[in-house]
Amino acid sequence: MTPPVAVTPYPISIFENTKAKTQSSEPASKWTNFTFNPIRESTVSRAMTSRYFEDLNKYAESDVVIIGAGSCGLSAAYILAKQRPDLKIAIIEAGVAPGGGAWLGGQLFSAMVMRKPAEKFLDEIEVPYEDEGDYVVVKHAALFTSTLMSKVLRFPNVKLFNATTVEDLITRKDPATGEIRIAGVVTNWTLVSMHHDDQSCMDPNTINCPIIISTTGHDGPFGAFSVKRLVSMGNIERLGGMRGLDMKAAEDAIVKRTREVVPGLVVGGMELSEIDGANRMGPTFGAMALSGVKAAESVLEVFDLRKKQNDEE
Ligand code: AHZ
Repeated sequence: MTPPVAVTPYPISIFENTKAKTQSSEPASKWTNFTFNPIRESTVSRAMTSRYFEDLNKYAESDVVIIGAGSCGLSAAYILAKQRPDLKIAIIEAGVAPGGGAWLGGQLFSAMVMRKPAEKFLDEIEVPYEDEGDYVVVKHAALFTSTLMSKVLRFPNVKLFNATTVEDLITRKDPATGEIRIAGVVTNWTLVSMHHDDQSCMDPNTINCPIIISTTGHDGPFGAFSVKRLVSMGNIERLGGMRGLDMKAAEDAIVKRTREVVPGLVVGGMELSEIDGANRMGPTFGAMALSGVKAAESVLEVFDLRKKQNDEE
């Protein structure tokens, strides 16, 4: 027999302050004399702008920049922020709403499928799932994404700049070898980035950092941004181009090949499929979480070297 479900009495009392008095014949309720604490509009404005501009100032020199807050970028941010609380991590997300394509499963369905062993990441972030043997199912993709995002945003060493687009990369040429190293990102408000064709003189802002993780996905208005830019600046000859759907081949390939593609730039998630000519996997998300884990590890492997190069400039 199903055990009885405990029912919380309505209304749920979150305020102890129930000293309501009323002149009318209506019975007093705790809402009768309810009022918020006072505020002036400029106080609200300053509460927001002072913090935002303080963050812009603080993160103008970051330790790691993550481009794209989809399932891969957020997973990378979680691992990095947890393992290295000493690192300043800026996440730049073009959309107003972070999360990329991870708010739904395939074809706009709710459930999110992850093949094992990606359930270990779900255990780590405490997202419940149904175990189906070789794979697990989270009842709603939004449960995964909102839980992961809430954990990432709580880390004191992480700042999310959303509605902000990376529209170029900062580069440095090694005088001895001629090799190009990626040394930061060029940013702009996304709405400005979208209007470079019809407005002039809208120069960008910059963030310097020794290493970047690019996880811009494969589609959308700015998809595969960093790897496309590597081609146009001649760092790599051409893109492999994403191949057709093959879940089994695609997920292993994306995780295994997540790496530092050129000095200072680690690429993960579906952006990798564009550079490597890997298959797509469609609506299964284990590779995105584990590519994020591997991207974080790839950063930590080279961080000291890249930081030294960055500091020597
Ligand atoms: O808004 C983009 C999205 O949130 C953001 N982004 C893209 N270009 C950017 C730029 N500056 C700042 N230039 C940018 N942000 O990057 C995020 C990418 O998220 P995503 O969910 O598209 O990519 P992902 O690689 O994390 O996950 C891919 C999910 C897919 S697609 C797919 C298939 O079609 O086969 N399968 C999976 C699992």
